[in-house]
Amino acid sequence: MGILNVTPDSFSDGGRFVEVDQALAQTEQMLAAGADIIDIGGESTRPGADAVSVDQEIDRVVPVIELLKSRFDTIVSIDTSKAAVMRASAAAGVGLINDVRALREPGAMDAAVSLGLPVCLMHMLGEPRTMQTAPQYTDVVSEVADFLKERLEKCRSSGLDAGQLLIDPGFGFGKTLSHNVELLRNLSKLTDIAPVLIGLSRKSMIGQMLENDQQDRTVGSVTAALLCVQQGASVVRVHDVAETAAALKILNAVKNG
Ligand code: 9MG
Repeated sequence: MGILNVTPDSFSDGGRFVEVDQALAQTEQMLAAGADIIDIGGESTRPGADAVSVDQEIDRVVPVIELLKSRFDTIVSIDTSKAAVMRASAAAGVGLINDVRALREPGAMDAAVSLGLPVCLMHMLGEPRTMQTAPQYTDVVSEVADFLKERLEKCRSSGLDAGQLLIDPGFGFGKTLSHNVELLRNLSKLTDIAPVLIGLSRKSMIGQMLENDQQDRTVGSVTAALLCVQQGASVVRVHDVAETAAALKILNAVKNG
């Protein structure tokens, strides 16, 4: 899964034409490098990020989804927690809902049920603006697993098809470095529950593990993605698609003899 942010700070110039050109160029590059899904987000989920309104988010993502669906034969996913954005994105052609709040926002579960699209349910402790302020767990792996099991059950009882659901531990979302490392080391406990999507790409945990926040994070991100796939992760959300695809080719070649 390749990442395409359409927040204003994601483009080198705020102008609409530059945004469209860059979105097309980035998508073309990611697809050529082997991405199967392009994840589009109109609201930053970085620590400290401010919320945006429903209308703003729809205005940012829907034209890009329509454009990508008209130009490329690919699955587009929408990174949102808002019911109205899910509905507008589905009408524009998305094939997956990527919700960092696991369908807990008002109306989100109903929207997902009525749209019938696959959903990725992510674990997050707190909210993006404050989530990195001293997050605490007694046992991060079992607490994240229990949360995801509870959300899977809620989805199933609300009418979502179990075969359409992915789970995600939410690396960096309300977690310290040691929580993230613990989750990475024990990812196979989650892949036993349901298909897992992971996102570690270029996150600060990678910079922290490299013990140098200024260093390029590509190699660290690719290595972490590989460790996740080795433990059974099904989908990796990455910026460096070509590098990750090359590493996964080696892994598959070794696995398949
Ligand atoms: C939107 N977004 C940012 N990081 C993410 C992650 O780790 N997982 C998912 N599912 N979405 C993410």
